[in-house]
Amino acid sequence: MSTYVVGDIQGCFAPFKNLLKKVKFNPDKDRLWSVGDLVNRGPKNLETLRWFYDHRDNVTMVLGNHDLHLMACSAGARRPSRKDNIDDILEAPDREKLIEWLHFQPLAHSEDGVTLVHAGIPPMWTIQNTLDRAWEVENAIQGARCKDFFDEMYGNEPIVWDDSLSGMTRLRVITNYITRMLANKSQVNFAGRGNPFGGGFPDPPRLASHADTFGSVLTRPPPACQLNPLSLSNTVTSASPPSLKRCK
Ligand SMILES: [Mn+2]
Repeated sequence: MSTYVVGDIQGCFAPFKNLLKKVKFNPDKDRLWSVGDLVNRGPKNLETLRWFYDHRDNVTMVLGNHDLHLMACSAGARRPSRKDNIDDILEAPDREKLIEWLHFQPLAHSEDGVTLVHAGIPPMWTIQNTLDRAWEVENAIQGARCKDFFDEMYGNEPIVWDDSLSGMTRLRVITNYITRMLANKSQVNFAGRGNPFGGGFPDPPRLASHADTFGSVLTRPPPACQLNPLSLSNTVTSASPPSLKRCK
């Protein structure tokens, strides 16, 4: 049995399938971890999401900002922008089943000393802090009032964490750190390209293994031009999206 980790697929279904073929992914034995952003920008969003749903017993994923945006659009909290191409999902006959499944995916996952998040973990949080705070957001997304969360999710403020934050403001900061953070020491830069809150085309997906004081963190690394608060010990970059890395 092998576990593979894949970066942002963003609807690039054909390259994703080619990678699975290349590593001879066996859904009967192997597991796939995804850092999220399954959809948006690429040509085959519906096929990508259906593949993950169909292989849900073999998949561990965390939510990315584009996945959250899809759910917000589906819940009526947001309208897709002209840069979004998630209409194939929003108009699909099985949309409800697919998006409901997405609602129950976590923002952070930790197993055997490896932690998976989409964008990053601020250096002042422990892994346990991250899992606890991710759960606060997951709880909101899984609840009957999830639209209230999606209504308040968008925005960059505040950018500095404070334990006393509460309500939707707190949930927004947690979401921004875990799913949109580009670089920080005590602050977060959300002004980068490639997210539905900011616009632009995403950077090519890459994978990294962070070895920090808390253990290993797998996340999409920040662009090379930006400082990373956690020392990158093993960065794997791919020429074209998406990329797969054999984890264990
Ligand atoms: Mn993203």
